[in-house]
Amino acid sequence: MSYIDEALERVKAKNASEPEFLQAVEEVLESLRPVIEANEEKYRKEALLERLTEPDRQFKFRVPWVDDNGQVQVNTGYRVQFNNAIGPYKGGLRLHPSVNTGIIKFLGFEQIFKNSLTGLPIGGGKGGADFDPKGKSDREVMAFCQSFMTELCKYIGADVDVPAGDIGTGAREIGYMFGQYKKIKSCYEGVLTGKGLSYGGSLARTEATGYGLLYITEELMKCHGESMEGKTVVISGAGNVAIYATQKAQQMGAKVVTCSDSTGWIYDPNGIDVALLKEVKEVKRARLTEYAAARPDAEYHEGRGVWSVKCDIALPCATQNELHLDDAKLLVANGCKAVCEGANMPTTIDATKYLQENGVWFIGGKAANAGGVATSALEMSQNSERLSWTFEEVDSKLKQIMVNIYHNIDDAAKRYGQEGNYVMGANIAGFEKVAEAMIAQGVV
Ligand code: NDP
Ligand code: 2IT
Repeated sequence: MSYIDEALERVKAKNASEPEFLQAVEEVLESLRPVIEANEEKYRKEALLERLTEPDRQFKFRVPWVDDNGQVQVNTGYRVQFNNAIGPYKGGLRLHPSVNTGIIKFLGFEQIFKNSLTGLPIGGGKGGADFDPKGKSDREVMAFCQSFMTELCKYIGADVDVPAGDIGTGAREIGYMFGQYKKIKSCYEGVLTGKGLSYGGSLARTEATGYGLLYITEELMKCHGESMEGKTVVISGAGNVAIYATQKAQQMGAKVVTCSDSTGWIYDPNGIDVALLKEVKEVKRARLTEYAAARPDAEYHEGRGVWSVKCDIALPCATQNELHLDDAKLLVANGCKAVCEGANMPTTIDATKYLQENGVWFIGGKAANAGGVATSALEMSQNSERLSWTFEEVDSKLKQIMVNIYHNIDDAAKRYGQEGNYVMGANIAGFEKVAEAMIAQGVV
């Protein structure tokens, strides 16, 4: 049996109850086949794939906090430190009721390759809790964040592990967590990214994931003789990534006609009103029905459905496994040219294959949404030198990083005779650097 198949079987047997983690591992290992086969004996002897798929360590802990009625609530917190071969562990904290070990492991595993692709010195990690910030008062969110950090602070540090935002964790939550870290450790250091601008945050970090997604999409279009100008774009989600992807797409002259949240979706034929969307989601933390109420021509639909809208470009920006095979078929039938993932693993494996086989240019999240973590690494640099760069400086570095990622993944795919397979290109380019660093550092 080939080394890849052996390793895959072992991972499946060991992690049978973690479907998202298995999905992420399978996608990566399958696409690494040509690289592993070329170094079969060396990698087998090194147990490289076993080491890569087993986290360095993982923490799971109780998070007790008191709600506004005086009732004690208990959540489960997680931090998975997956791989620090090329830099300190780096990755977001997800606060969502669906969080469990398998979800955090899939995100942490993908983060290894994504962070490597940025070209910056950051390893892979992820964390979070099954806490739902929706409907909670600011005081309740603060109580949760403080309790969460009371435990998490034992395992992180500016040169050890640097968490950031993800679903449910935005500027408010990062602020409360940073305050608690500082209080307990008596140490003012860049231990989190995505901080507020008044206490060490970086300009353009808020916008970075969405903007970066559009910079790589624009480069993809340009390299195929196309531009963003006049294109119709469908976007899912209505959070941090979706909002700033919509804004940048519009600045590039495209028309974004959809957004969605966990209960429904909007079709706005005149183009999404970003200021209104920000007001509804960032300020009021309300449902999309409020958006529709303020825009007479916009339609609100319950459930899922953005992929049924005719478009040139589709950008999934909500959550994992939100674009299924049936959706891929609709996109192809409607003439969609490109799909680039703003979210982590939003497209199922069969949907990805269908899109690729039907000529859709597909860039997976490890490359397409790397702008967020790349700008987090730029925030770490600014914190280390105790300086703040201008918006323009950070934004131009972000753009250059995204353009470089596009060309690196394109070149890696071509090197293995798979031109246009950006999924394979991203996995190979991300893997090569990490594998070299792991082998150089010995069996640790
Ligand atoms: P937010 O919490 O800001 O927004 C998430 C959006 O997705 C919301 O509109 C939310 O709807 C929707 N959503 C969340 N879970 C589900 C679900 N189970 N079903 C349907 N809709 C859902 O998160 P972000 O925008 O930061 O993150 C979005 C995606 O991008 C995630 O996959 C994240 O891992 C990824 N990502 C984020 C980065 C960042 O810098 N923030 C960087 C790279 C990737 P509702 O409002 O109803 O909750
Ligand atoms: O998935 C991701 O890359 C993030 N949520 C951002 C991580 C970070 O450390 O900025």
